[in-house]
Amino acid sequence: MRTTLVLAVSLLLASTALGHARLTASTPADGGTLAADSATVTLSFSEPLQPRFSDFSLHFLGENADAEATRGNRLPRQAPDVDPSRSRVDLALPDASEPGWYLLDWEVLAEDGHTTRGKLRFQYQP
Ligand SMILES: [Cu+2]
Repeated sequence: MRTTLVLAVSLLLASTALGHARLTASTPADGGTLAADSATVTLSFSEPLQPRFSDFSLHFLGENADAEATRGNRLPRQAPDVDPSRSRVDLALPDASEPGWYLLDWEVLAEDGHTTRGKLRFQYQP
């Protein structure tokens, strides 16, 4: 009985782990600095996304790297540029973005219907 339950749980874990869109790389890295000649953040995921149901919210934190994302510091939504593979997303900072810390809140839906989310903090020094 117990063996069956353990087996069922591990099968469930295995199937949910498969197909999740995990963040595999980002430019800049978390805590990093965006290159002066680029105002674009790139996120790479382990699986293709469903862009229509994925959300990327950018917040300006100013000089406070540890500030939280609030409605007050949220920037106008920019449509992300999605790679044909749908596993890479380029997000441009709005024109004339100020130097300082930014927080990108992301939430993506993978093709298997699972949502993953995370935060990326980075500094912009044009
Ligand atoms: Cu999944």
